[in-house]
Amino acid sequence: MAVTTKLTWNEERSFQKLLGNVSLRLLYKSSVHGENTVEMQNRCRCQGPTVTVIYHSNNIFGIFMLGHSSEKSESFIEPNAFFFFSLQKNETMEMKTVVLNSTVTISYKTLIFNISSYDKRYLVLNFSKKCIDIAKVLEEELRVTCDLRSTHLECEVFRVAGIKDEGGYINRITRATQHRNRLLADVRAYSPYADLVSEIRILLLGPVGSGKSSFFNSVKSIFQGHLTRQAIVGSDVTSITEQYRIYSIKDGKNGQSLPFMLCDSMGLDEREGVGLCVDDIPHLLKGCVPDRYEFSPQKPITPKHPTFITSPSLKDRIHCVAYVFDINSVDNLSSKMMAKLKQIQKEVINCGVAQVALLTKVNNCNEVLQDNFLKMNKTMISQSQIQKINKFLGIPLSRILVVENYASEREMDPLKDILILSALKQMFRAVDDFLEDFLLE
Ligand SMILES: Nc1nc2c(ncn2[C@@H]2O[C@H](COP(=O)(O)OP(=O)(O)O)[C@@H](O)[C@H]2O)c(=O)[nH]1
Ligand SMILES: [Mg+2]
Repeated sequence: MAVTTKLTWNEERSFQKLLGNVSLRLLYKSSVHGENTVEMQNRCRCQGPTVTVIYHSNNIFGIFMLGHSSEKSESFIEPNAFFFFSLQKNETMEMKTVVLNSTVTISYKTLIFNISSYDKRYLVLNFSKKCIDIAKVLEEELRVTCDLRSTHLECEVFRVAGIKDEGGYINRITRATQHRNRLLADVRAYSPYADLVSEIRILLLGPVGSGKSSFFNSVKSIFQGHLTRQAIVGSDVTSITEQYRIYSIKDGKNGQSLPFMLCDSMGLDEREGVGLCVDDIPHLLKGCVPDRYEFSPQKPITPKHPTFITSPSLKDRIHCVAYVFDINSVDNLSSKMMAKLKQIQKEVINCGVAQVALLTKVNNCNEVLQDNFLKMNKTMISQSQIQKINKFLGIPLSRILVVENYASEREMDPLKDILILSALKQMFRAVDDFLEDFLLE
C-alpha cells in the first residue's frame, strides 16, 4: 500500500510556496516506518534537501534541512543549515519561520536540533515519550505554544526537489517571510493618531486601469490569507468601477475590522465629461458621498442628492489620498490628464488631506527594495517614473510607494506582500501627520 502524507492539500501548498514551488516526495512516516530516528535517517541519507514535518495537536512544525550526511551511525551530530517554521491549524494557516544555523543530534529514539554555538536545545522530538519539546525562544519566535503532554504525534520527512539556488533563495525567502509577518503585525496594531478616529479612510484616485480596485483586492487577500477578488477589476478603456465603494477589511485571524478603510472611486479620464468628475472631489474628501453612490460623470453630486451626507464628521472624511498610477504609463501621461490631476490636487491641498502616490504594476518587485526590505533601492529611486511623480505632484520620495498587485496569479507571494504592507504603513504615517495637524487646528 502506498504511504500517504497527513498534510492537507492546502498545507502542502503553503510549504511549497515557502520553499519556492518545489515538489515534495514522502520518504519517511513514523507510523508506517517505525518511530525510530535511525530508520528515519536511513531513509533520508543522500536524498539532498528535506523537510521534516512534525504534527502536533494545534501546530505543524517543519524543519528544512539542506542535506543529510551519508554516515551510518546510531548517534551522531550533523552540522546543517536549516530553518524552522510552524503552521497553525487555523483558517489563515499563517506560516512563521526562523532561520538558524545549527546541528542535529540523532540517537535511536530522539532527534535533537541544537544551536551549535550555545549548545542549546531548540527542538527535541522524542519518540519514546511521544512528545516534542520546544525551547522557549523558539516558541516565541514562531509564536506558538506547545503542550508537551500532548501525545498525538506523527512525523514525516519529505525530499524537496526543485529548490532554485538552495542557500541563497531559502535565505532570502525566509527573511522576506519574517519581514512580511512583522509588517503584518505592525499594520494590525496600528491605531490612528491620538485615537481621533477608529478607522482611517484612504481614497484611491487615478486613471482608469491604474490598479485601484486591484490594490483593495490585494490588501484584502493578505488579511484573508488567500486571494480574493471582491472588487471588480478590468481592462476596459472606460472605468469598470462606477460606484463609490468604502471598503472596510476584516482581519482573517479574529474577524475584527482593521483600522483602515479603502475608498475605491471611478477612474479618471482625460476627456471632459468622462470618468470621475473633478467637482465630486471636494465632496468625496469631506465625507459627503455615501458608500455605493453611483457616479455620474456629467453631473457631480450636490447636497440635494437623497443620500448626500450633510454634516460629515472627522471619521467620515478622507484622511489620505493615494494617487494611483500604472508605473509603466507614468512617462506617457497626456497633458490633459496631467492638467486634470493638478486640478484635483488643488482640491486635496485645499482640504489639507495627506497625499501619497502609489505606483502599481512593477514587474520586478524583487528588486524594488534594498536587501533589508526597509528602503527603496537607489536604482528604483532614480527611475524616470518616480522622479516624474516627485516633481510633478511634489510628493516626497518616501511617500511614493511602489507595489505589484495580485492580478492573475494563484498564489500569495511574501515579496508582493512586503511592498503592499509597506505602502499601507507609509499611508498610515501620512494620515497621522494629517491628524496631528488637525488636532493643532
Ligand atoms: N500585472 C499587474 N496587473 C495589474 C496590477 N494592478 C492591476 N492590474 C490589472 O490592470 C487592470 C486594471 O486594474 P483595475 O484594478 O481594474 O484598475 P482600476 O481601474 O484603477 O480600478 C486589471 O486587468 C488588473 O488585473 C499590477 O500591479 N500588476
Ligand atoms: Mg476600479
